[in-house]
Amino acid sequence: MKIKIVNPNSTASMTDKIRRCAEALAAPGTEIVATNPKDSPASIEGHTDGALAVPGLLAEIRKGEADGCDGYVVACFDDTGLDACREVANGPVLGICEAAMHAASMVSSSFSVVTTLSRSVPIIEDLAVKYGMERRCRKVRASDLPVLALEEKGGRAREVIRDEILRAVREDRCEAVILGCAGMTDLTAWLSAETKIPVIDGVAIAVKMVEALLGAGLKTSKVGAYATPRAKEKAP
Ligand code: 5HY
Repeated sequence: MKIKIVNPNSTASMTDKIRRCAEALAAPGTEIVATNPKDSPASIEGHTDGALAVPGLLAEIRKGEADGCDGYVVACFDDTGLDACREVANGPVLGICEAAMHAASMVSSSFSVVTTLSRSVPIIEDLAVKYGMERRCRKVRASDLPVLALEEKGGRAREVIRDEILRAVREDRCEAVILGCAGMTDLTAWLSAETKIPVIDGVAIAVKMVEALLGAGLKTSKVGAYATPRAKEKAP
């Protein structure tokens, strides 16, 4: 099977990191393809960045359909453009937020999320409600790290995230923590060892869930919300 991961921001180093982490746990026989649009924002921090990223994201999904990809992961924790991608794709399309929240609810009775800037917090809180997770999600926390701080070599990003996770365990009574940015995907094992609780990376979980859905013969339903878009001409 061929799974295409699309990082909706245009930071190629993050896309490459995501690809490496996904390849490390993909099953034998699963081919991982990872791409990003060339002209979307370098990072997605809030609604405007997210909206600007959607055209390039959809173009990558369309290319995947032409290239015979079997399933997709939208590798941005805002689950940017996820519903539109499901209209365009035939195979399963998972967002890393939705996948991580469902995984967390299967290994714990409650979880918190540690994301980047505080402006992302209400977006993720809305997703928890959309996914029916408001009872399980104790809190969405900001580390106050800009997304691209996660790309800086020699920075203190992982220590900052670790300390926020420890605060979450102490203050939120959460039993697991979700990493609220695709750019954190390479920190999972270290953070879990440091904090002694399940630390969940949506990239990893989404790849394994797409494998599971495809293995069970499931594709996106085309009889309603995710029906293929009707052909439209641009108005003259
Ligand atoms: C992400 N932004 O996963 C989100 C995280 C965030 O460029 N990749 C981004 O801060 O909303």
